[in-house]
Amino acid sequence: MQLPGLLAHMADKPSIFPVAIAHTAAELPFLPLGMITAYLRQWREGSLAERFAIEPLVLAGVEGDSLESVGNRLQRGNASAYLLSSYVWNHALNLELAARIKQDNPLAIIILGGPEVPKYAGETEAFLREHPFIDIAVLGEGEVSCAEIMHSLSSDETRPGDALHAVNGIVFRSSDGDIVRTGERDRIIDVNALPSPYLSGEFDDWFHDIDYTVLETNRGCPYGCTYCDWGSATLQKVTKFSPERVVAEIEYIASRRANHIFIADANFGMLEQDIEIAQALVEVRARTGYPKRLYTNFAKNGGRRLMQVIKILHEGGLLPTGIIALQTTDEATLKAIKRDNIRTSTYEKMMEYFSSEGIPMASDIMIGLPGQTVDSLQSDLQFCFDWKVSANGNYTSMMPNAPMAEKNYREEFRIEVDDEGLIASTSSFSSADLSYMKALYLTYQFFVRLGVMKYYLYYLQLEHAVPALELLRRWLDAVIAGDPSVPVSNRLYREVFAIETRSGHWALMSWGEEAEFFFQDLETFCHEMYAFTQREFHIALDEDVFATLVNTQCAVTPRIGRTYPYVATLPHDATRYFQQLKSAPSLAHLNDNFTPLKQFPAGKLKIAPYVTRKSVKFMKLDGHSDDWEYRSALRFY
Ligand code: B12
Ligand code: SF4
Repeated sequence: MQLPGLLAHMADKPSIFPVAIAHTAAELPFLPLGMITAYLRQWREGSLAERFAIEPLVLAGVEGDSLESVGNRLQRGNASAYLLSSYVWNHALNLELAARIKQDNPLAIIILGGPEVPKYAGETEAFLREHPFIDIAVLGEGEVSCAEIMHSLSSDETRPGDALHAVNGIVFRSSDGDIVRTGERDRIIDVNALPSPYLSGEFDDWFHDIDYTVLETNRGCPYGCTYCDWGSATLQKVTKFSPERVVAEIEYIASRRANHIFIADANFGMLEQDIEIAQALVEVRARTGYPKRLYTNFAKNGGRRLMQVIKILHEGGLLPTGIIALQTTDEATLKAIKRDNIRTSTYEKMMEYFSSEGIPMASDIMIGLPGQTVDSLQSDLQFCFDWKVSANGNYTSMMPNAPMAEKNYREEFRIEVDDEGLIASTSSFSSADLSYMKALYLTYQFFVRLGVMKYYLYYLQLEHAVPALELLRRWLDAVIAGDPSVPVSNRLYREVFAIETRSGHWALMSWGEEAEFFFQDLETFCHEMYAFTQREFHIALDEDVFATLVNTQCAVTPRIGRTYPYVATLPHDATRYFQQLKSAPSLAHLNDNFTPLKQFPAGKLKIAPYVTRKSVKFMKLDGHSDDWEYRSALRFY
């Protein structure tokens, strides 16, 4: 196949088609493609734009948009270059689309970039061999590489094939069929020299009233966690976009009413300029109503700036919870994943701060890391419980360009990967252990995060020294064994948890009408759970105390047919009781003045305003919000 130089021999001006394809609108990779086409347009005073028709971004794949119809929207029969952007969530679609384009138009040149393109020596070559319809794989940052590729493709001064050898950071198929890897591509230092696709009008035709958009304020990450795509040394330098540019982008995004904004940084809140950016976000939101909510990865250093940034965003309504990217507290695991430079004590400092500001907290916890065990996951969840942090579990995937994907590392930790690219086992846990860990996390998610037994569990730990995760683990063991003394639990586990039907990348709970038996009669489950606790931990509760806990749990949990406002009568005022915990950073901070529940007089708990439910169906869509438990004066996260 003759590739380089080919486009130069076409009579018409050949086209460059950037195609963003994904299953959902929220996953469309329009930002990277927009960064690239905006750069191509202005490269060397528009010299590429003179030689190519740089087409507007094609958005594809969403809402039943078939590959066939995408193909029809792309030019055929002419030599065109197609830019495709691959992430773990749309890679398969890109491959299918690329194969189809090539089949329809053998002269097409397919250029694939993005983090899902394997970059390690030997692996990109194998990838191109396996996918003969991909012509050029771009490794790392794409703007400059892509401009140079296009320049070399349009050059007719050299023999086909020669010019691409001079473009660093790519792997391509040469004219004699060899697969060629070129030299390393340097990181782009002056990222401000890259035009903003928002501000240069790249998205103007379609960017309005969208749900979800992405914004970069810097690139790179100084840490090197082995499971992460950013863990490689080349990405450790942080390059910054100017705050003026970022603020102008925020204005653009808000003026076009984008609901949610994802700041693509690895450590938002690490730099001084992030304070200015956070202030601008809040100010623009107050003025325009947009964006409504912000998502990002926050800095891990626990510094002053981070605290300030989170406070600004929380008070400005953009961030419901402070997010702590804990992942694990286990020393052996932190060492294995080379994250031991981020100290757990730093997180503790952050949590004390958030608590003093009254900001609820959530944290990411990884499931399936090398070095992890069932016990260490239990400790991590217990740690989050103790610090009143809502733990958001994520299964660990093997990203092709993470240090964890390197052969030696994989061998050292005996890492096995399943069909979906998720870690299946390592030297520290078997696949059976992993299934158990997933079940333990779902158990925690159901009873603590979603609030189903949260107040009962906090009370037991506070007053009877029953560690919440120990109780949950024993409960899990009992239902796995089918213990006949817990019939409601057994049914809940088999029919609602239905572990064997849950697959995929997300550790998120959902259920349908099959859960009705459980939620419509939560009282029966509470009694069963109490009997189980008595048996396992030999404790007894005062009748009124138990009634308070049952009424509390039933009040905060949705139930079909209940009208609101709903007022629960409590023999002891649970709201005032848990206020003690609400105002302390962690359980360990509660001092001798702590007053037991039974010393509180009777109280009421009001739940309002909610609409009367006709169904108990639930789907948790977002890892960082806990949206099953009703909000009330009682709730502390
Ligand atoms: C925003 C984001 C999301 C958004 C995506 C929204 C969207 N519409 O794109 C959402 C929330 C959906 C998301 C979810 C997840 N994400 Co995410 N996400 C990101 C994030 C923070 C920004 C991506 C981005 O747009 N960056 C800005 C662009 C400009 O930079 P870039 O991606 O580096 O692109 C450059 C190059 O790759 C290259 N390039 C890219 N495309 C192309 C195309 C061509 C033709 C060329 C030449 C070059 C090129 O040039 C670009 C410019 O220099 C990245 C981290 C990061 N900052 O990169 C993680 C990241 C992409 N996510 C990652 C992961 C793992 C996930 C999850 C699986 C996490 C999880 N377990 O929850 C989920 C998966 C979702 C799913 N449905 O399965 C990994 C992906 C690894 C991979 N191999 O794909 C990343 C890299 C984070 C990491 N820590 O490693 N994510
Ligand atoms: S996990 Fe976070 S801190 Fe670690 S390398 Fe990736 S982005 Fe950086």
